[in-house]
Amino acid sequence: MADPGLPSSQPATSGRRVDFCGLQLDHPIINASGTFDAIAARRAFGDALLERFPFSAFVSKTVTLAPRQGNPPPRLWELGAGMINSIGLPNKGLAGYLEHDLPALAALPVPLIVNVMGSSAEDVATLVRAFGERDEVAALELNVSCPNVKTGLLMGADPGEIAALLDGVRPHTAKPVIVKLTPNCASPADVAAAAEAHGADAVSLINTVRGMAMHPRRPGEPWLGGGAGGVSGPAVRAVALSQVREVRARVALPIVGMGGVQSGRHAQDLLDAGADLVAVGTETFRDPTAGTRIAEDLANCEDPLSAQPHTPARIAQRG
Ligand code: RRO
Repeated sequence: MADPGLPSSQPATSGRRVDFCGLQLDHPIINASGTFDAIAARRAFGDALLERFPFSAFVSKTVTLAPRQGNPPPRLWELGAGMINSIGLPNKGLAGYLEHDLPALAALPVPLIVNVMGSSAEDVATLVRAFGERDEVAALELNVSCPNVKTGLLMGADPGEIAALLDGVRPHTAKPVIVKLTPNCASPADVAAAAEAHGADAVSLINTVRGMAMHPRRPGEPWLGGGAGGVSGPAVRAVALSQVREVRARVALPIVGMGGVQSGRHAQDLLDAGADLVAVGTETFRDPTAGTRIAEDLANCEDPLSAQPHTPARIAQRG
């Protein structure tokens, strides 16, 4: 019997199929890396998850060469319009991922995009080579934008570093390579242009915006164990829209847009700003089926006048 936590019908998303870097996707809604644990969800929902998977492709949590414990707790702080995380990339490392996670994720009914991060171009090249030769992996996402590990962010903030990274990585795989950009730099569009010039197949943005919360009872001390963290959720939606638009003006590459998406309308806005796919992240913490809901909602957004009115201008337009 279907789990009541999952919607009982197939997503009504016909007509929104997308070709993304050669991957044929049922609709434009995927997950943001690290925000949906498909292995835990499979344990919770059983095969119902596979029958009605909420995303048209699955992006893994970031994998590094060696295992990592992640940052000390607390790792989350709730905001009025989202949250701040300082998770710090806990993961089993390449060998552990290949042995334990890859077989489970390969059973998902959608293409698998593996997100990787290294503290040097050589580390990233090793990860890309290892995943590039696995049939279970459809594409790679390079995380050069984690706000919670110094080396990751430094790489992604500088066009020259991105150029050098891609020069080292590109020869190691023919699979699509997506570069995940940081909003925490002078010009994400300059970084995107460098990625395009040096062989990236797509870019994704935005990763979280650097932020912090003070400890409520210890004046002067940060709440998060890692000190600062990354802000996500509705608080960053306007930042995502403006950065996607700026990047679209500079590059012809496919773009995965993300940041605070909670509805089909929000997804359509990112598509209108220049994205080809939309990733949902923080919203899936409140609602694990958000991907399906947003994809269905989006299918009803095709005619802007039939979409939910959300601005005075739209309301006026509808008469
Ligand atoms: O694990 C994290 O702390 C983390 C990562 Br890898 C990332 O890319 N973005 C984020 O907000 N947190």
